[in-house]
Amino acid sequence: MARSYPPVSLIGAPTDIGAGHRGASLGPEALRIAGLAEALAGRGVDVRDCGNLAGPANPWLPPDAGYRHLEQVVAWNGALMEASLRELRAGRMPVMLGGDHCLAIGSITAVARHCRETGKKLRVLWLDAHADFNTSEVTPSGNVHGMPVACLCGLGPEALTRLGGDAPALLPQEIRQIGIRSVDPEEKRLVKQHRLDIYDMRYIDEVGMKRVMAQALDGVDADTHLHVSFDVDFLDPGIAPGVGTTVPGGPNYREAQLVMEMIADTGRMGSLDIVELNPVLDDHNITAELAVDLVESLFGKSTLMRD
Ligand code: 5AB
Ligand code: MN
Ligand code: MN
Ligand code: MN
Repeated sequence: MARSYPPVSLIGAPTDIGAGHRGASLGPEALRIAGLAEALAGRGVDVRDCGNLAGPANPWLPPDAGYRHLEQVVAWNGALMEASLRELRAGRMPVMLGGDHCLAIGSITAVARHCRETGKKLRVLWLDAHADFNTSEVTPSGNVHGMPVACLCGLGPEALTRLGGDAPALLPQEIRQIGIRSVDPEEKRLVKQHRLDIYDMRYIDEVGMKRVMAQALDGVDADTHLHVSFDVDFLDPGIAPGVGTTVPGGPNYREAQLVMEMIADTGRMGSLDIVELNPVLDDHNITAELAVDLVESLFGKSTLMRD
């Protein structure tokens, strides 16, 4: 049966302020050129492209007290939080076109606030090669794109942990991380201490993606707002070279499709981040085109035409 989706608002966040390589700032345009809006409209979705947010330039400085560009990271996330919340309150689904993954602090803080306002349960699916649970004390780089999950769970500077007023925005029990295969030594200690629910590649190899996704989606019901944070480096670099931090051994094309199709089957996705796409490192925009292909599956396009 064809499913109807809420109207979608594309929000461009053209910055690489939290990343370790320049170029994720070009992500929104690459996704547009790969035909994201047209693909969703072709699936019958009402799509509005809100254009790009504005924010400070990347000064490309070394870390200061464990963070690179904290002031600029706060400015971008504040702008994104406001824009996402506005679309959520208007009954629309914000789709954030990143930009690097530090932006998930803003998008997910907005979703968490909206869930409090509406009484919905929140479930975040974090599709990534990395756990993004570093703090200023343990980060090997100072890059805030390696810290958003920690910030959302209340570990980080007040300007980020209290972006939406209350801290923490998110409880570790509300998030499921899938595809993880690179966690820094001290970060490992933190994810264990905070009991993050991580489906790493070893587990996916042993158990299979279908069962992994069934477990990650267990408990998602009509009262759940599902937020998908899709870091493109989740995918195997063999199919998705256009990212700053490639890690070998990620999900292949079919496994990634299955992830998206099983999310679509829930009918509960209420917001989405597409982050870490780096067109400077891509090959003829193939990674952006693959991201668009997978997002179509998130909106119910099935290769078996079950719709
Ligand atoms: B991404 C690393 N753990 O903190 C760090 O792409 C990489 O948003 C972070 O997942 C990768 O610098 C951040 C080494
Ligand atoms: Mn990430
Ligand atoms: Mn990553
Ligand atoms: Mn990355």
